[in-house]
Amino acid sequence: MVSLRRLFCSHTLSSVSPVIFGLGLTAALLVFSPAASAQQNWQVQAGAESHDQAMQADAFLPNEIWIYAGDSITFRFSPKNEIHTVTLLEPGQSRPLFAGPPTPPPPVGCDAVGAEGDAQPSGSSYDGAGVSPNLACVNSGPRANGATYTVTFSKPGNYKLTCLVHPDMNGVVHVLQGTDSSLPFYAASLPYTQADYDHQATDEARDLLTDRDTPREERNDFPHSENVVLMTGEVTATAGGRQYTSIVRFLPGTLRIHAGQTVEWINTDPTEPHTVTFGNEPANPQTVLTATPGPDGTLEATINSPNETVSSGFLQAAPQDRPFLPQSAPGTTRLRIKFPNPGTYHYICALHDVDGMVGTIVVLP
Ligand SMILES: [Cu+2]
Repeated sequence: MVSLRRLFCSHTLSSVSPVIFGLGLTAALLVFSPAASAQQNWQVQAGAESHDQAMQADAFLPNEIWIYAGDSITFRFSPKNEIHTVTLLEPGQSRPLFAGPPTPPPPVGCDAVGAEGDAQPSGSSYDGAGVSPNLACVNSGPRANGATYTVTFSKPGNYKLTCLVHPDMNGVVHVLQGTDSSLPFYAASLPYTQADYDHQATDEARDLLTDRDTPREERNDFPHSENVVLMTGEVTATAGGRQYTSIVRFLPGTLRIHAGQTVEWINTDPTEPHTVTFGNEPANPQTVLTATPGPDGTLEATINSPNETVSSGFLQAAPQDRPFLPQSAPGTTRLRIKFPNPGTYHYICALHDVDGMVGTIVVLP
């Protein structure tokens, strides 16, 4: 709760323009007068996190918003290190693969025709018209640490919003028009105010970040006799799309075993990938190094000394089934490593070490 309050206090403070303070009350009244509301700027958060960065809310907060054509939305990327993108694809455009930080190539959000490229500057306009090559797609590229990105919605329509880094982080922007009741998308007024959205954002973030599935409870789902390290998270959803909590920690962070024993890493997170990486970090975090799949698909390896390299690639659940899409294979979500020799073995998640996701196996004689 403390961390949440801090989070939203800082959000509230930073979302109040210093210009208003600088120009005083007169300017503030002008800003909120009806005449000035013709083209409104709305505020949406992209991601939220606990103070220690362990709990990540991978979500647009809120993830459904109604605005008028000509309005803009400023997305604020709250998490310190966890990156997100604000991406509005062309209608019908296939979702591109995200290569994953910190590896090039960068995420390709819009089709690479002419100057359309990967990312557009803040302030770009989205009209959803699909007229290539001019900004039928808008992509912020990865951002974090309080950065902002503004999109102006020039044309009425109902548009899907997504984060290219996190497939289960998405939303909807309804762009209406209030000028001509004989034309489509007419609405005399908008259903919610910025204060309503702030309330929704706070509540959705609280639901995600203070999830009752504590690490201890999750660990109780597995037999105590096993040397298990868990990674976990949960997907929730609204009508606007999916949102999820990811706990970016190894549970437990330090595990003590005896020489000759085997540790099993299990990623129970329904969407977020993690790696278990000992020794040299591969250039591409998806690369599997010196581990091979066992009979049930679980990766298996042996580490004889603390300077040896093993990397799991992405331990990740497979995308779940949807009509008319090809059936996917089950994901690789487990890794077993045998430690024949005593020593202290440090490892990282190549994706989330920046958030503090690191671990240690102490192998006693
Ligand atoms: Cu991770």
